[in-house]
Amino acid sequence: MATSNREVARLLGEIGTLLEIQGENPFKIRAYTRAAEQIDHLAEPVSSLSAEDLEAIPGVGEAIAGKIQDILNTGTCAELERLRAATPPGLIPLLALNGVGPKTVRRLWTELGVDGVEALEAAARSRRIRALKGFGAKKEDDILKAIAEAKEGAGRMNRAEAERLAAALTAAIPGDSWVAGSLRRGRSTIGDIDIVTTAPPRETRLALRQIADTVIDEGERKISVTIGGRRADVRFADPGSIGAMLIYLTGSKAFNIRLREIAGRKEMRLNEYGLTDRGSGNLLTFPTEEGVFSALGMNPVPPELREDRGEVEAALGGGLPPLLDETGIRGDLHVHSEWSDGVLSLEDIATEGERMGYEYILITDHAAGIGITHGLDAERLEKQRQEIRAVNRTASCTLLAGVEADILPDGRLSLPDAALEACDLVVASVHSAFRQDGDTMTRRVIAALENEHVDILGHPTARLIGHRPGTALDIGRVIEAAAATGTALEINASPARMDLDDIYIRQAKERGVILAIGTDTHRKPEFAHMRYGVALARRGWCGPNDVLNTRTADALLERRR
Ligand code: DGT
Ligand code: CA
Ligand code: CA
Ligand code: ZN
Repeated sequence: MATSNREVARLLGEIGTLLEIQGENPFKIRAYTRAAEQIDHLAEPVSSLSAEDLEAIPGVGEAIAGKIQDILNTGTCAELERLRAATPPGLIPLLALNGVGPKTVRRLWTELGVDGVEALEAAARSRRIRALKGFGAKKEDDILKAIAEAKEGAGRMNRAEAERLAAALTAAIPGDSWVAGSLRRGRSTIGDIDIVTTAPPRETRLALRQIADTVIDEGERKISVTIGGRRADVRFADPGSIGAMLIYLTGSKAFNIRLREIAGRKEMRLNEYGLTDRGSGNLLTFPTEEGVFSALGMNPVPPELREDRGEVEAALGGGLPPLLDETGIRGDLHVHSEWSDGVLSLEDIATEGERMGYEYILITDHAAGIGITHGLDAERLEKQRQEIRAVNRTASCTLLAGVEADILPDGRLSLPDAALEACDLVVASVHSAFRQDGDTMTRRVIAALENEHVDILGHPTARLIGHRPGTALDIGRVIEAAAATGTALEINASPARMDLDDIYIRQAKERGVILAIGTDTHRKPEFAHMRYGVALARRGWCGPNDVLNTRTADALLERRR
């Protein structure tokens, strides 16, 4: 299989990063990071380019072109291997810490001998970092905070991985089972998988031992295993009392604690088996969650809201908000075709849209990018628009002719205004220079929001779950700017992104900002990620009116005008 553009870009970027940690020539470093950005945005496979085409890419000279050839042929190159051998491997994970870049890593390494996260934490705790010239106590605190954040996020799965493992488990269990825990609540990342089953315990333990990597713990009431390197807890329950068990294991912990308080006020005790009357000692059991909620005098709380963020009071007062659901979604607002880095033709996309029952799909291929030779420029966008109109003559799902423009490091966009204006809708996103300081990044993004042709800010924090923290963007200021300019903020539903996340969605919604759910689909199965975006919107307390996806195509075009 040919090496993908993304993989080539990743390795070139790694060379740039390692050069920087090694303190080599800034021009050479810049050449590699620039070449990586360009390759990442190429509209065609880099493996299909001739040596001449390669060298015509800005930033790619003869030397880098040779290394790209080596990477395509062997998966690596001599320069990369030399740099990897010269750099302690523990330094690379430091780059994933918020606010820590290659320059900082170099100084920590050369001046303090830091060679990994543990050494860094020890250096910070013994106050050696603040002693470095230009670092100070604040930087030291920030580093400790970033380490704590990283530890908390470490080892968490994205939703796609968690769903895949949960499906393998429920398929193996010889009876009915239900997913609980954070996976059921729709969180963007999942620590471990929780399942409740009414299948017979003995057979279930046998079946799970067959498919598990290891058994962590097993007993009368539960079995905990690892599968695919991840933990899963399976709890046994009787059909007659599964209501309380599902509530308990769905959580969140904070929500459970609140429910116990409410039970206490009614002279009852709530646990995973049911409600016990304190006076008589009688245990009331419930075959459904609704039964438990009703006995507590509450409206049933949708799993996505169970975080103790005001939903308990609302459910007691009968005032839960109306929530968006998948049936209200009329279309997907972020899809890539083979015109940029996707694999689907426009016709394929229209067919998939029909299958999903959509009225429309917004085509958002990458725009030309940073002076790149092979991207979608104004001319190719116009050609694509003509093909879109042709597909629309026969398809029942309308393709809207959009674009995903880059927000360049200085806040300008990668397409001229006239080309943006010609689009049906414009998504603008950050795809480079992710490590800008907070103020620079915030101004950069706000500059894009202030462009009257930009309708949606794509994946606002640009995080990649488990790989790259969000940018240092000040979300509060961005939300204010989105409100002032009427720009929508994206809920990117790709399990690798989940960006914006729930708390920010809620802040935006409360400020009157509209959200736009997009799957960022590049391949057919990814259309189904819409459900992750809907779950995130629900976790942000969004109703049908808070997202663009519930509007008709005409309403979207009208809004743009
Ligand atoms: P995760 O796995 O970190 O993504 O998050 P959860 O919410 O799935 O947490 P997990 O797997 O530790 O526990 C599953 C549920 O069990 C949790 O949502 C609520 C319940 N639970 C766990 N520990 C406690 C506890 O100490 N007290 C109460 N009331 N409930 C708990
Ligand atoms: Ca869990
Ligand atoms: Ca668990
Ligand atoms: Zn993007």
